[in-house]
Amino acid sequence: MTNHRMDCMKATANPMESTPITNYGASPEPGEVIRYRLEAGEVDWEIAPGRTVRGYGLNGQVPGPVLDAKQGVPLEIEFTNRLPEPTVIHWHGVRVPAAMDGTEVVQRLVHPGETFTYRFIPPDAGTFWYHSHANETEQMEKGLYGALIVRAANELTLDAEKILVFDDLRVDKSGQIAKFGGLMDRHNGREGNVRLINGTSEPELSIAAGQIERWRIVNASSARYIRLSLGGRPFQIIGTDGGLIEAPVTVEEVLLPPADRVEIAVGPFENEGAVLGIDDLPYHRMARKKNAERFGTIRVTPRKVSTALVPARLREIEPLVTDAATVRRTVKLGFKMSLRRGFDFVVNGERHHHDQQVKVGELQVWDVVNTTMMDHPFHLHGFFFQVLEIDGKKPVWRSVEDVINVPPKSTVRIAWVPDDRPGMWMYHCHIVEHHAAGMMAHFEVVR
Ligand SMILES: [Cu+2]
Repeated sequence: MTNHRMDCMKATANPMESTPITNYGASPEPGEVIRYRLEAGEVDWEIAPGRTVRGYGLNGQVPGPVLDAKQGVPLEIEFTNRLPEPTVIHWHGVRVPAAMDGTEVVQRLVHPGETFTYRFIPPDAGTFWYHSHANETEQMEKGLYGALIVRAANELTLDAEKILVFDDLRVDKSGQIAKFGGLMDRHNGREGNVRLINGTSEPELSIAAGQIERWRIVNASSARYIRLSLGGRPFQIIGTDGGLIEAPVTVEEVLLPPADRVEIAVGPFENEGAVLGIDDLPYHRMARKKNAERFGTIRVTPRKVSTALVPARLREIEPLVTDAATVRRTVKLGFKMSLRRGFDFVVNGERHHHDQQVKVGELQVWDVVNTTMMDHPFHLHGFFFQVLEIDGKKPVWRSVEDVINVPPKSTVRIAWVPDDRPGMWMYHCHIVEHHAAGMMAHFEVVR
């Protein structure tokens, strides 16, 4: 994949206005700053040869450019809005200062013609993404998202790297993006009939026989759960939302709820010329049961020498909780009938809930309880958590996450520690229609 770095140069760092972030992973060269310019605007988005929809792009493309950043090096993104409506950009998964989180709570919306510069120092290496956090059910469907890679100084490199941003788009009979489907879409979330990788319908990717590649994967769909399979072949999970996991795990499929990321080591494949499916296997998400659907294919090209080595040990993650955890908070994801709106999605019985404060440095153990009959991907802004239990069972591997699926009638126990970034934050369901319908909460981090 190509990186479209618009404007990257070294310059004298401006003093960061915001609270400094601790735990830099790498020491930047003095004064180094990575700069990008992003401009949102309407685009003719070619989803397949000769098939174009009117969408929203960044720098004229969907997804927006891949932003390539370095752990611990200041990143500056000058964002200009040329859309016909206000927007704001959220840096999904990055531990930014509260003022840089890109929500209406922490900044004024960026109106048409206006520019806002985001400045932060990405403290963690990993695969992140950025997307609109205003009128999301429309703006994200139209394509206002892109990937953000943060590289460590000693980044794991395999034979090659790809970034794959998955999305689905509902196209109507006229060939354009379909109008929002009212109460049904509000209830189920909008799923599409066109499956895209990096903005293209069912593309063919290639990998040389004998080689092992590092694939960084983002699910940018509004509501689709992707049960990813690569032609049934085994691959290794090496990372999740917050970077590498402790040791590679070999699987034949992985479930990616909306907004989730996974990093995998793909290959080696032996049969030159073979074509494998990049498929989304059937997944039963409440009423909607879908069949296996194709996102793309992989063609195995002529053999090349491999120098890739996936280490047996990738990282050490210190557990936040070692013995019995005292649960500090219960977050109930719920559904409620409403006379005015038909129904709402709620947190602790309330739309757009205002939750209690949390204190910097104080261990948070939360039970996220799904009281409904459908899956909800829980997303915490600005902080990573560790998953302690899903319905009383420990996860197979330890990882740091900002999105976790909460299955129907289930409880996910998470642990996290707010580091010193006070301000207003939020958590919400990342089915964007549910977020809009109220399944979200604000809370403050205080010193
Ligand atoms: Cu939901």
